[in-house]
Amino acid sequence: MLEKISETFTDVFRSISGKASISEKNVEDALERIKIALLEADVNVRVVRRFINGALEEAKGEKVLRSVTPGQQFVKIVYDRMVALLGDERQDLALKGTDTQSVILLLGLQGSGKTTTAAKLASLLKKRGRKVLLAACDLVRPAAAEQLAVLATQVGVDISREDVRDPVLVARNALARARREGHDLIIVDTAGRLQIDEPLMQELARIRDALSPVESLLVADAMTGQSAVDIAKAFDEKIGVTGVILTKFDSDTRGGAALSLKSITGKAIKFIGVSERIDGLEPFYPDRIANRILGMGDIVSLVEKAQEVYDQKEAAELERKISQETFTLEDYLDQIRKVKKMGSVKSMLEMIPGLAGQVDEDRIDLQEMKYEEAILLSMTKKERQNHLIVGPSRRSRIARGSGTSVAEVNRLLKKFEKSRTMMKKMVKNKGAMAKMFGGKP
Ligand SMILES: Nc1nc2c(ncn2[C@@H]2O[C@H](COP(=O)(O)OP(=O)(O)OP(=O)(O)O)[C@@H](O)[C@H]2O)c(=O)[nH]1
Ligand SMILES: [Mg+2]
Repeated sequence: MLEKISETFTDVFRSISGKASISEKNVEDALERIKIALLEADVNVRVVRRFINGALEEAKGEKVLRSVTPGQQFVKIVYDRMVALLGDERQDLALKGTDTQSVILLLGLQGSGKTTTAAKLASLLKKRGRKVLLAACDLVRPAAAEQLAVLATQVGVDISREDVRDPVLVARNALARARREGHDLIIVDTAGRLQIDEPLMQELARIRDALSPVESLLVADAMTGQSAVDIAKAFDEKIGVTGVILTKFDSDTRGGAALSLKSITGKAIKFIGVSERIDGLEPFYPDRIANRILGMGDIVSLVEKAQEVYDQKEAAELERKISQETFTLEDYLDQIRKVKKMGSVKSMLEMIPGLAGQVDEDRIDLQEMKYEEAILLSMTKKERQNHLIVGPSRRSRIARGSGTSVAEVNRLLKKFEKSRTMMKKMVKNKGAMAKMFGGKP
């Protein structure tokens, strides 16, 4: 998602930051290209106009054009405005303490991802130490409660479901149960409709009144484009929306909805759904998404994600090895095992600068990693520590031992050398970016 805009930004920035001095005309041309890219990405027209006019005014000022680094000043202006557009600060959930019950109500049209998101949120908040109860208040679709129940088991949280007709009753009973059994968080899955309609709104209003949620989150499908904005407005008027979760952010839609939502509705995007998996929910950080859109990659997210698996010391050690080219197959094996633990390889790789949109999903399947792991395990430690000694006869022994072919062993070795180069670039890049933004990210 957002790859197209990202391409334009990268291109514009490259051409403008290469110039020793820039003119008003350069600024105008650059912003004209950005304007077209934003409009093509389906960003709301009013939002685009405000963005471009603001940037134009600021960038044409003396301070920018006469500065020593006009190109970088310009990039900074656009970056800051993009962060502001996306909502400035990260807005987290406003939950109460664990000594009482907080209720999160999920709202949204049919198929927007409410049920999936309920489970993802449960998983994420369980990790933050919450005792979660899921409430199955979608009684419209016959299989809805069952879907939620399956997910609840997967996450390992409790679920309240009842064979009744009134979702408000389920909601009330869930709250009573939570008080009894000590759940401090109730996540309520509700029914969706194809269109926003009155009965749906009334039902939601009654559930809201019964539970007084601390968060009423609109679950909106990023693929719906501009209408996501209208949907947000409608739900806000009737129910009162406290934030948005934008699902299917991993799809290859143009992304304009994400860029317009905050600015038009005033509702912060709190999370984004990035895969169908239970762990496919990420906090929404305006500055990181801005980095990603502007083609700078999302180094911070990447580092943070990796930190769940690595500890600091390990990471520093890895960085040293990569930059000094002492990274061996032994380390590679270690990486494969960690990536497997981290889950989605694609979502991780997409965050690396310059790789957004270039990751060929088919080429990084977990199946291949399994083969690679087998090949690596068929090598001796000495071979893993120095891949240069792995000549033809060793290769055929390794292929036999791992149940693969010599061609596959060759491919792995080639790939290893290539990724060594890539990772080295990545580590270097990080420093360059930090400099560009005065230590940020
Ligand atoms: N790729 C991707 N798929 C998602 C994401 N979130 C949800 N989905 C998929 O979208 C489809 C609909 O999700 P549900 O959670 O059933 O949607 P819902 O809003 O509960 O639907 P109804 O209950 O019918 O109103 C499912 O196939 C999900 O796997 C996401 O972030 N990324
Ligand atoms: Mg559902």
